[in-house]
Amino acid sequence: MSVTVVVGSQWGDEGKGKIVDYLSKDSDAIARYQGGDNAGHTIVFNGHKFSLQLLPSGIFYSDKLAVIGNGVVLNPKSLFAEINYLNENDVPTDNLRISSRAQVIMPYHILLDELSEKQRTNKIGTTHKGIGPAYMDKIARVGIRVADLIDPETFKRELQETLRQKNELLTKLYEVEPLDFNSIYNEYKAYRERMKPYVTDTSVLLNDAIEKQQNVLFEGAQGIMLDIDHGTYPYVTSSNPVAGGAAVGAGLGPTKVTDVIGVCKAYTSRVGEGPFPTELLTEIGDHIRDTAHEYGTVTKRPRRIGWLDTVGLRHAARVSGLTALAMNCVDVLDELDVIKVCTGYRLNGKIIDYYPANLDELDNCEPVYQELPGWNESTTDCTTFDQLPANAQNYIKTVEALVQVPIEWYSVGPDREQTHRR
Ligand code: 2SA
Ligand code: MG
Repeated sequence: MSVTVVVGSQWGDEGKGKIVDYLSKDSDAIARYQGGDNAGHTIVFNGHKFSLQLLPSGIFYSDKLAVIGNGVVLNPKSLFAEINYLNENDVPTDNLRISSRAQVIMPYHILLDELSEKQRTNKIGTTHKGIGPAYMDKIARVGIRVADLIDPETFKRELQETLRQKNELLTKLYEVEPLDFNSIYNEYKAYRERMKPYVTDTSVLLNDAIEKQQNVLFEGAQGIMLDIDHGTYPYVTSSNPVAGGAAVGAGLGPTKVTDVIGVCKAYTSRVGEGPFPTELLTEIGDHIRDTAHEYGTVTKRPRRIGWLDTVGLRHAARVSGLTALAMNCVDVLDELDVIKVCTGYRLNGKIIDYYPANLDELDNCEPVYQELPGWNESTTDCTTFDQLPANAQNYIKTVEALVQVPIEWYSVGPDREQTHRR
């Protein structure tokens, strides 16, 4: 029996999907616990490449539960677009379960995401999916939950009340046209009927599965450095990707979690604004971006690239209690002569080993690097750790020694067959 949380241990896009895919085969339930359709994962199923933003990857296994937990902000339009897309491609979705406590993303959240970004001086570079505004409403206790949406009277009452406030904001502060109650109401009324069969208390389902000694897998979205509490605030997302988020966002006790796997790449990438101490604004950065096709799957933005940062990984290990690491994209470094790993930061002449909360301090941090020899040969066909070139093995061993967490998985290419357990 295992209850495993897979988390991104950098700024998202670490390739969590590969590890989730690998572990899904042995899981009975796969659940998402935070974020919404700002996530993105690509899964190959029956020879077809599927791109999902909201649904858990467990959806492809009809005999396993695929759960959207209470901690998720759910955009019904995206939900049904994904369900239609899967059904049209012969993937049934009857195994989907949606928490009655999940928050619903409304059209005003998406509009406000865009408008508030425009107005800020310190732009976050959000995905414009309405994620932040939806979580704001949740915390302000004016959010509409799935349970509220599927009850006609409650939905009408809550929408009337909330829309009145939002229209005030839209017209007075942002000076744009108000939104029309009837058009939102009618659009969401259609979602209501379609959503009902999937809705349940998913916390009960997941705890029952654990009780029955089944394997449960939690699929984190984004990454620890984008966590609202533990990331590079304010350049973060509005949820808790850290492992503890799974307990809150799926409704189980933290004592139930048995394993936490942190996924990283052999280097670092980041989309959107915010601090990035090991960022590479050089040809090596361009080489990595081109080799690895580092462009966002949601927004297509080119990703910023940098060396692997073990200060960040130790931070991730600490705040999420990582029991193992999975290192993706080892092959992306195949052609480099020298590879650098950040081992610490120099701040005002002192070496520090923590991630400063103060962004000015973080800006002044100068990464301290350990230089390692590259391996200059292809790793893509290596199927065991022993087959990796000695310098690639050395790189992996050096990182795990620096982070003090075993690297149990590594990948040498995008295909399912290129992810290996050590
Ligand atoms: P938002 O829209 O409010 O969540 O944006 C806030 C910041 O968070 C960043 N962000 C992301 N960065 C990387 N990956 C993300 N999602 C997918 C993932 C990406 C994908 O989980 O792997 O595969 O396309 C993600 N979501 C949000 C965003 O750039 C802002 O900096
Ligand atoms: Mg991704």
